Amino acid sequence: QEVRYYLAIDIGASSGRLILGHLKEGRMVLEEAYRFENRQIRKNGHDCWDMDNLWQGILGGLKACKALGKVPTTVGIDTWAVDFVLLDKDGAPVGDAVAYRDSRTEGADKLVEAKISPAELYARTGIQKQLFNTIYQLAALQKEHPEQLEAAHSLLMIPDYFNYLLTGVQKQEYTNASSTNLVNAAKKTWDRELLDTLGLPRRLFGPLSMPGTVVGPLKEEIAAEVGFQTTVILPATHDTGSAFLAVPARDDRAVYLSSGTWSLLGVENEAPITTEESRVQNFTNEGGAWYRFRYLKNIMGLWMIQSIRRELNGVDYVAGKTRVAWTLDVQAGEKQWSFPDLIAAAESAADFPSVVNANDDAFLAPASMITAVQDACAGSGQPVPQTVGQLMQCVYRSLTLCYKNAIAGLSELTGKTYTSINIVGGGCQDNYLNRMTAAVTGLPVYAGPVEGTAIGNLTVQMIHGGEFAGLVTARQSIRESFDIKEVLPQ
Ligand code: ADP
Ligand code: LRH
Repeated sequence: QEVRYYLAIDIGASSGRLILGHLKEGRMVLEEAYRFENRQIRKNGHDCWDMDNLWQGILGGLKACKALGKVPTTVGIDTWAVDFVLLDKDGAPVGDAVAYRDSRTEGADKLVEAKISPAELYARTGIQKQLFNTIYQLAALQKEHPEQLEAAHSLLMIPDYFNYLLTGVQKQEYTNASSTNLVNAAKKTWDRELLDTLGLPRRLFGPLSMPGTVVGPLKEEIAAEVGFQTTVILPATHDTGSAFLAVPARDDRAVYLSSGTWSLLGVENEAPITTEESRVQNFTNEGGAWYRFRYLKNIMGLWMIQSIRRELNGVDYVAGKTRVAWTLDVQAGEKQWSFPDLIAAAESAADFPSVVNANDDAFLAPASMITAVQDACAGSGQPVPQTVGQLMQCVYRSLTLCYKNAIAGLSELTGKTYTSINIVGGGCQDNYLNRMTAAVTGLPVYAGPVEGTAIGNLTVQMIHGGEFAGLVTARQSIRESFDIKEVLPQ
């Protein structure tokens, strides 16, 4: 019997990967067809995504599948959330794909609050306040470039936009739409009253499509270029939505942690929790496939480590920001640090005690992450990291403390006791982080699979393709298909 391949195109803030999946005797088998770096570029005074580079990555990956002789039956794209492209009446982009860490949203929350209170906004949408949410990006655009909104006829989130480039079909997918802060949590569609209150043109917001929906076949010229025809379908196009689908939890007492550029820590719920306590603790209710809600907290995550690494290696990590001089026991570019090098450095400074509030806005897009961490230590009267090891130790302690606090908050808000943590994503390869997470939270950690997001993406495609009856059997297969590492608290 001929093998049926499916392709997940999973693009995170730090890298994109095209992962082929198929089933062999009921088990999911993965193969990485292609990988490329993702980075921000400076354009028209803003930090933007390098959309041409991403598009070339997608095409390059499709060609790689052809070269491998593994033509996928269907293809699905997921990316990070909240960012979007506006299209004019002819379907051409209006303005740039500004990246969510760009400073245009500074003060945009005040513009929104002048129109709707934070309490009402949360009660309607259930989405945590993050200054980079689409709602605030659009408020910034209303102020800076109202002409762009006037010219726009549709708004496509990043995956929706690439689906459009591939197929010529414009669809707005539900899970990623929920990250805009403009979808009504109860009604599960755009909150039209909210759009009116904010003065956002209704024409930008069409019907929402659920994961599992067919977008369409490749455009003829794309099929000719990559060498095959296939069908694009919608996974949970928000990467975290795909990641949570793939979590091999043992029971309903497990906390999920999607560990990549962000650490997304939470659980799945049948219904949104939009109480005032939940808002104050800034837990979010993101829409998921089959209308499961991801109740979670964003924690600054491995972005801190990525940023420190880039600086140590002498690479500017945010385009357009002036490089800041910092003082540590090494010079910028003196050696090239890998993630394992940084882990070893942290371990060598195991007793360095300082912790910072990793979720402070100071770490969202600082000109220098190294000095941002040092300044936070100095500002709180703690020892200031002087070596790479001390700096890394401080980051590890700070992140894991956030994990612990988030789990405590989750317990309080859901009234449940949690007994284990499942970690998926690139970060679950970091055994030091896994060990410290287990030690600090006092809970056993189950690490893996690494490519959780791609697996979640493939899962929806495979269910659509009739390989699994539904999510329960798909998750059973995921549990049996991948090695999960158990890390017990000491
Ligand atoms: P995203 O999807 O947000 O781009 P990933 O899920 O790919 O992020 O995770 C990237 C992170 O994984 C890196 O920032 C790094 O901290 C961690 N990581 C990747 N490879 C390793 C490794 N070999 N050892 C330890 N950590 C790693
Ligand atoms: C993770 C993620 C997260 C969002 C952020 C913008 O990649 O999608 O769920 O909050 O990026």
